Amino acid sequence: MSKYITTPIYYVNGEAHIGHAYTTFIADTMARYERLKNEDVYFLTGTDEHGQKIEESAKKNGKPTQQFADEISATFKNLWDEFEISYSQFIRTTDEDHKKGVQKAFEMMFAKGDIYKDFYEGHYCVSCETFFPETQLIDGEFCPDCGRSTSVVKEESYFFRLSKYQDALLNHYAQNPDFILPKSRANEVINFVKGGLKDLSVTRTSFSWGVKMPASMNDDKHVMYVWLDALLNYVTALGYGKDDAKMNYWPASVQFVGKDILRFHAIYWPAFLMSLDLPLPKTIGAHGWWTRDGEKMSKSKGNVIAPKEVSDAYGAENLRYFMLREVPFGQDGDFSQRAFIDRMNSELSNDLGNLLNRIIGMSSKYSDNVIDSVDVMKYHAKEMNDMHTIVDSLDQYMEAIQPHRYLEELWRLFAIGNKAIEEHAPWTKIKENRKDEALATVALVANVLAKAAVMLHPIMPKTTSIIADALGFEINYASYKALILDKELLKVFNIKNVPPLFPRIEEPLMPEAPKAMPDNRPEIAEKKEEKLKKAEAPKAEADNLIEIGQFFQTSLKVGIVIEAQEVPKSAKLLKLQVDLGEEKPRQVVAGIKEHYSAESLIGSCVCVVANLKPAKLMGMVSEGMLLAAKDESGLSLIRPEKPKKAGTPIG
Ligand code: ME8
Repeated sequence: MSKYITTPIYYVNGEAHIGHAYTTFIADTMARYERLKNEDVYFLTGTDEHGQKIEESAKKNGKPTQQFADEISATFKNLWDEFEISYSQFIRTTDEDHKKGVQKAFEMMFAKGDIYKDFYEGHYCVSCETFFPETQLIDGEFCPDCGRSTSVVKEESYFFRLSKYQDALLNHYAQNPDFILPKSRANEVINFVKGGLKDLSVTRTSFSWGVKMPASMNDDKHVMYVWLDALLNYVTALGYGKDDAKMNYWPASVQFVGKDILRFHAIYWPAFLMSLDLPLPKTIGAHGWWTRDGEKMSKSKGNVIAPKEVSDAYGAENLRYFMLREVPFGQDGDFSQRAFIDRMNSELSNDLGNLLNRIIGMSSKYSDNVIDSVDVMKYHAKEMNDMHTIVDSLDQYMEAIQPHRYLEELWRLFAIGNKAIEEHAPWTKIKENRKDEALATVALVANVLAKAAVMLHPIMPKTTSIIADALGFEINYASYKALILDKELLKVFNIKNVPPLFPRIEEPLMPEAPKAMPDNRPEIAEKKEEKLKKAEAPKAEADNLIEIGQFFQTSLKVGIVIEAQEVPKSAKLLKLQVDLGEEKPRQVVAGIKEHYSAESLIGSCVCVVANLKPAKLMGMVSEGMLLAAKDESGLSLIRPEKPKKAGTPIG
């Protein structure tokens, strides 16, 4: 059976960071894993190059849009090449074949009656390339996804009858429990669809950097909506709309996406496919979000990590290992050098690297480098059995897209090897003239390492090839079949000396992240946090523990409200002057108008986050944020139980 695996296609408005690398690493791991099993794999990645956002980025950089797209697209491709990502094709949405495929799909949808022309008036977020209904905006203006300002756009548009597919989608989710993995993410999609699907505007007239309408539509004012264009890459890459040359790979076995774009892939994309009478992908695998040292990465904070920076410092495959091992697939993860170094030292260097070096050392001393498995079953049947039980269990974790579990289990093999050496202490057996036993333990460990290397190959292809070479074999389907499927032992061989593969690291090798400031729009940060919490409701607090030092980075103070006014034309905002015991009162713009009248606040104590970067809300500077608790019954401000002086620290 063939396997088709995809990454999202990345926007060319900026260079790759470790979030992009993570998606790509997982997809590459899966592709390599399937190839190891002798599957016929097609692995697609590429860049998403149309839309207003790219047009604007090019302008900001003073470059023609196509040239800008060419340059950034090349940085992605070069990076993946440097990381030896084993893609079969790198698609660009500016490829002529892709554009033709999109036009063809548009014609098909139109012919089917799924596309009609109307007017669209809505709030558009350029950054997310998405319209939002007013009810979803924060304070009637800001994007609920990224917090940026939206603008009102009214334009003639073609619409896709998304509403028509609501029931079919719900039915598909119900019938195919593996359509969205991890399953914990399915509910947010199902609820969204149950909430009612509106038809989707799929063309734009407000800019021109997009796939043109098909000539048959005779309407060249419009260009395609970037998400219609982008999603179709997954089939145009296979020749859809041209020669269908590789359409035998469709439907995809797994399409990897970040949770930010799950909605597009689990709702719009299957609806488009239904309209085109194409089967739906088997699984959309949605992973969580990476932060750096607990902070969201963003260009403005200057704390984005380039994958190359990490790989130059620590090695590309070590980065792959860390990212896949550190985070349960689907959950958010944090990149910190401390955590990285800890895993490298304890798991890669101690558990794996030392084990190899120990048997290299012993073989050279005891057996002239010759390792022979002849007596392994005689002395180590139990270990062999335990090892094969673990090896047999691994496939289920990769199939369920749980690389962290896969690696966790795989590491139990090294525990077997290390324990056998400790317990059987070959050096004493040699002294006691029980050389056969000593050599059987060394050979057991060689077999542990060989089988582990085969199974670790999809995650660390080069490192495991070095290990295999030291153990006298090559990793390919034949050795997978022999060592893993048929549970064979290594044939007699001469072990090669290799320098330590994972030297211990004592100190961070990269500069630390600049201390990032919190989201610079307090009201938005607060609302976004609320939304996020709702979306990820069951996530245990324990997953989000912070250090006390992180807590104390927030300066909380008692303030006394000395002036309060309603903000004209805002349903939610009050403008306050708050005394924090400083030279001048602070102006704080707070979204509490629905819960407190301006007069009622004057003279009262409030708790203020005092070290937020000032931000502008409806044109007014806000220099702090009030603490409040909100539930179904409303919002109440958090205040000291007894009045306290202005500026009293809280903590
Ligand atoms: O959304 N943590 O492209 P994009 C984890 N062009 N993953 C992250 C991440 C982070 N901090 N930041 C980005 C687009 N990603 C569209 C996709 S597909 C038809 C069109 C990863 O450049 C994650 O996989 O914004 C996310 O989905 C992808 O990069 C988005 O990349």
